Amino acid sequence: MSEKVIVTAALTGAIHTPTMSQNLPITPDEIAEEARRASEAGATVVHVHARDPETGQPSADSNLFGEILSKIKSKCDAVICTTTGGGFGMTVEQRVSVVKAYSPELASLNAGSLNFALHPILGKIKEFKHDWEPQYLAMSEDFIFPNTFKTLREFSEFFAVEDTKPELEIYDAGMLSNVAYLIQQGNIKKPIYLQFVLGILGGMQATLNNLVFLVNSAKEIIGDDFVWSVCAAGKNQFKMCNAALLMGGFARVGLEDNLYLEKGRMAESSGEQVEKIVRIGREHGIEPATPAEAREILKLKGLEKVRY
Ligand code: KMH
Ligand code: ZN
Repeated sequence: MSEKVIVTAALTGAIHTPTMSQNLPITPDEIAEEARRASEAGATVVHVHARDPETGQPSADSNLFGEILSKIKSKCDAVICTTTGGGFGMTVEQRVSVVKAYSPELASLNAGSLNFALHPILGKIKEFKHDWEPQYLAMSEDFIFPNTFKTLREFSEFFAVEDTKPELEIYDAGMLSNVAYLIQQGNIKKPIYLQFVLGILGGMQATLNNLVFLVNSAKEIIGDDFVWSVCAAGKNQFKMCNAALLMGGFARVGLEDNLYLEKGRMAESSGEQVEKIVRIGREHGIEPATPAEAREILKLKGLEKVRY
């Protein structure tokens, strides 16, 4: 008997910088090609950020997003989940603009604030390709990723107008209470979709105990009416995704979260990481859901209702 799970490929993100891997997709063409590759490998959903094509810096440019979304749509049928986390230093308005402009089926909604810290990576890199990279990493030491209750309410309202399903990013246990509050206020509707984001300095670390605790806490605080996925920064990506599959959850891989395929071997693409987690899942009789099945599982509005 096979079970169907949503496998997400987070293609580029806003954490890693071009110096860290030559395989990080930067331009709309590269990001769309990565989406195609990930989809071919079995990814159900692709999670996208935009980057400045010249410098690789995370970007909130609406035209760039438009180009990325339409190029992905023309190359594969994976469900697209746009970021509203954006990149460090972007305003809340900039972050949500992709939802207002393109009305995606699914988008991230970061469920609370944290000191999203990447500065320890600075010490590991001697020479950077671009000046913005060390500055970006250094500023994160003092950066609170702002997702206040006002922001959460406003984001939820914009999502509701567009009928965009929120993928609620949970970095810490308290954020589950924030989600419960949003449900109670009628800002978001069950069934909800949680993405546990583990291993970020400033949030909960990627351990099995933490994952079990979060899933149990979610049941306690929210009830049974949710589906969940996990992603983990760096070397814990596959361990946590494997655990999630065994626990009845979904899995997110991709170069946004981890640049490696295994110890000492960099991933050539997010697609390679998708292949690996799909292979691990199949060993347990677990199959990736198709985009059509994901639309059923997540109750998405459908591709005909997006504006890209
Ligand atoms: N860019 C990070 C600050 C998301 O896509 O919503 C958070 C992030 C999550 O990447
Ligand atoms: Zn992201």
